[in-house]
Amino acid sequence: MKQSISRRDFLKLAGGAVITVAGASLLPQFLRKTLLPEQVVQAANNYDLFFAGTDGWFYLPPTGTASPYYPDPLAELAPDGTPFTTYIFGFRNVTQLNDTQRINQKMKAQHNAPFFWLDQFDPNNPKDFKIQLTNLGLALRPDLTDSHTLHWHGFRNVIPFFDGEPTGSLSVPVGQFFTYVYRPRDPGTYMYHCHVEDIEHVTMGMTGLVFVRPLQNGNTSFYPSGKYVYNDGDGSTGYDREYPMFLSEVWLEGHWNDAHIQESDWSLFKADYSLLNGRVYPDTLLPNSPVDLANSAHVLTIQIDVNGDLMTNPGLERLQYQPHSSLVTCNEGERVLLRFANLGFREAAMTFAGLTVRVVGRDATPMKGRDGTDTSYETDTLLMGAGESYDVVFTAPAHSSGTGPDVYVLYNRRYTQNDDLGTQGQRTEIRVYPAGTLGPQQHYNDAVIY
Ligand SMILES: [Cu+2]
Repeated sequence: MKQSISRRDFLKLAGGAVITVAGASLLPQFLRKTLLPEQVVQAANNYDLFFAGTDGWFYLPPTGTASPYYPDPLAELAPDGTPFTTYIFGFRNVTQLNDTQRINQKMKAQHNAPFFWLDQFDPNNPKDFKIQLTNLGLALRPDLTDSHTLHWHGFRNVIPFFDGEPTGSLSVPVGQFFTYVYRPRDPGTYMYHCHVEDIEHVTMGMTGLVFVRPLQNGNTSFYPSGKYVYNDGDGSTGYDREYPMFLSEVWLEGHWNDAHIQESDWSLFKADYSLLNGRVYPDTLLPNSPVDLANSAHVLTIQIDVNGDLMTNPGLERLQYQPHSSLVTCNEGERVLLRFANLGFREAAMTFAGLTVRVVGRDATPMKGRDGTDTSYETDTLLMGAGESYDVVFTAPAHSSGTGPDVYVLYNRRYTQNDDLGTQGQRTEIRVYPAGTLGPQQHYNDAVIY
């Protein structure tokens, strides 16, 4: 494609306030208010990630409290006999799938949505980040012809076009495709979710995390790993290992109603389950589904079978559509980053039993005042409102327990989110090993289990 002006020149011209699409020739077109058809067509096969929205089933454990909405008998009829319990909506990463495999993923949503990451926009090497989204439709509810969108909560979009809020931007109808273009200028931890009927679509499972990695990454002069949460200039946000901690909730009646063609009054939302990374303790301690590292450039890609469906660990078929572990493992002395976000409706009090952590970022903003004042703080209990994200770093204490790891419990101390006396809910473990036990982390959430 011949360009009569470089993109950098173009940005100067436009005051930096324009998002470009797919490297298309821009100068004559940029005065227009709409995307030209050829630009849309070019963007269609030029993306970093490709996600699909659909419905499906997943697994929640029984609780001490009987519910008429659990388990859903429709789920028990899942063709392969896997004892799923609950209807969901969700996103799937279909970047590696061919057309047939992708279409096969209708009714195979996952909970939470894939966690993905991208690099901060570099003015010296300008590159936008593009995610194509398609809508496979809802297999169990063909009457519900809802569109889907990608909305990055708290992301500073220059224009609303790619915001994903459906009354102010585009949404993706069933069978259609749209490529979102992002120019991420602010590193940190964001939530993303579908913004169509958002109480319903979010709590049904269409939500996850996105991390923007800082330009400072790769510079080992501040911290030996060269990995940072922010462009701190001093290594204060450097870390060796990284784990997302995504808090969400399930109200069984809402899920049942969607499965059984009933309307929900979502103002009656009352969570039955509190989830960490899409699972309920003790499933939070179980490993990730098998990872396809070669295809994990921007997202933790789960291995697929010949039909494009998610692979599972042997014996953990019930967690097929909940691929994310919450287990944290590290060597003593290492710095560990936990990226917390809460898209439940209730405040959380995530407590580190026996550990002190430092809050270095909040809502994708470093804990620094305008004059550079350090506003980070230490705590053993992270209080998080709904819709908030926090970046938390701790240094693993010296290993002291002889054989096996030292175990520190990380749990929500609000009893309503850690039901049945702490035997379920938002709870996981931090396991600290002697120095040199674990090799370097291959990807976020890479918890090696010995
Ligand atoms: Cu949606």
